[in-house]
Amino acid sequence: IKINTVPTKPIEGQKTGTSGLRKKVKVFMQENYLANWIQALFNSLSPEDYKNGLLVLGGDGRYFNKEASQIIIKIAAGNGVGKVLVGKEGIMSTPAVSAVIRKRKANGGFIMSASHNPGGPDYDWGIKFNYNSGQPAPESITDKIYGNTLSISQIKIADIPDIDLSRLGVTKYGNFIVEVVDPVSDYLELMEHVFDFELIRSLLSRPDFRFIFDAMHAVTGAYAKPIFVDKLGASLDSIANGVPLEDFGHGHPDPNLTYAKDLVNIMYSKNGPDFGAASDGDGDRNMILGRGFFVTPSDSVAIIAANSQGAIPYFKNGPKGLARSMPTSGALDRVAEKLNLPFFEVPTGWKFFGNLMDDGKLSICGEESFGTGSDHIREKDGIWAVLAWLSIIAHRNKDKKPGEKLVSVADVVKEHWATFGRNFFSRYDYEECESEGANKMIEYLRDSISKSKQGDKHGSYVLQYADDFKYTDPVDGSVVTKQGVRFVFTDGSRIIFRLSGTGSAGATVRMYIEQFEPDASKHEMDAQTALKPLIDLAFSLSKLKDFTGREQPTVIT
Ligand code: VG1
Ligand code: CO
Repeated sequence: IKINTVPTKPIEGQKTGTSGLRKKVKVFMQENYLANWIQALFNSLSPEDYKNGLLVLGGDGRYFNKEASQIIIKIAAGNGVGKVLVGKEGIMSTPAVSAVIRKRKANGGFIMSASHNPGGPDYDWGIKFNYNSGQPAPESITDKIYGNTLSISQIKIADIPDIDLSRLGVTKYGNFIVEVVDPVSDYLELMEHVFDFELIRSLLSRPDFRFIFDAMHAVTGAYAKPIFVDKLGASLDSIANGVPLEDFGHGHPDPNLTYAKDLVNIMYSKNGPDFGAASDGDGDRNMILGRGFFVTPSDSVAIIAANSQGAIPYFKNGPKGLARSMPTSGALDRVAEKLNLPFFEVPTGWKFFGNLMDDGKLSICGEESFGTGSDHIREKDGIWAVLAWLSIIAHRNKDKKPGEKLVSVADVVKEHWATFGRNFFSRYDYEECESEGANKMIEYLRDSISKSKQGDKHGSYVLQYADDFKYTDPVDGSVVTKQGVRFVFTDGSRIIFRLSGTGSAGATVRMYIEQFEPDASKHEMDAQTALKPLIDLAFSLSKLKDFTGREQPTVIT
């Protein structure tokens, strides 16, 4: 094939955040913007990582993915990649890309998604590179890519026609091959290996159990029917918003109490379904609801871990270890302690779990941001989390006769609290603040932690320590710093502040609040009420309202 060398100039600002490069679509549509980044990526890899190799390509179906697919395929061919395996119509969820990379022993893959950020001509687009065990590229690589975007001078692009992504099959151009694949089949096969589908089917086909899954017009729309309906016997009308759309039906595909309001209303209505779940733009997040009951993501991962061994065949020998991101509540810590399992606390972002998994130290992990997963792949996995919860509920009810009262989602959570205590948790997001004020607030907090000392009294709270989270990877020894300012008190309560690394405009401030409550008589309290004193303390410690000018958060979870 003929390869054209196109001259280009560096473009500012192509620095990867928590999870890939995310910008407004209009930014990505500028001449060579995406092409520069893709070429800079190839310039950052060693040739044996891609020459004549296999790369996977998929995305969440958002606006610009189709054009982007063609650009990525042609630059891959231009740089000597042997084969690109791409999902039909460019669609493949983030967890499915990770699964396909692993199953097909690919060198890596590209994910075209801005995850839970809205899509469409005026909204967001994103690109992320994953490595050969299916995990997001580490910072050592993403920093190199950024460096190369600042010095790039040419793009190597193959002179081949656009690939027809609507038809399954193989196309060859010289030594270069493109294969368009069904985005569901490899992933589904893996799910059937991890879970007992018969057990889940027995629950979903009960007349006294009603299930609803909201795909939010995002990528899991392509997965929900083949998995929940065709394989597991759920009724067709249990799938809401099940068609992936380029603009997610004008929605904000973020499965939380604010943006998945329709599902929340259904679950809190009189005679609502017994189980509700939703997933985000690229299918890696999940929200789990019972009737009139919300499971916080921090509790969810703890409960999955505590119940995994009996209910999920993949964990029949018990999980190897547990981990959570730093701001995630300590509910999981208590499970690890009780089950006597290795436990790790890593910075925000899934890329930090991969090394621990590759090293056999970690099986189940999660983040407070609606991310839950395991070492079956190297990304968080929304549908996996739903299947894990269905397995737990099915396992608890497998001997229940028709008409007998079933153990509900709320029952499982409340039992867990009674055994382990409850970690009240809440996150306040202040989206798209002025960067200047947000940065100044973080500087102010860094300054105040340097002046804080053990024993400092803040009302009834006594400071244990205050720091800016630093993480040393126990496997490769790499160190990351400045991962979040935290105030930890002697009773285990925590106040944490960090700036988002996934936004595409301004600065998003995240404030995380946690307090442990061993007393079961207080477990039914509303989290906002229980946490009120600590939330007030967080405002006064940070002067958040002064620095950001915001009275109210945009989202509370
Ligand atoms: C957010 C979450 C983080 C998550 C990341 C990617 O990052 O807080 O826990 O891993 O999004 O999720 P940040 O830097 O904005 O706080 V997703 O679903 O975009 O891949
Ligand atoms: Co996502």
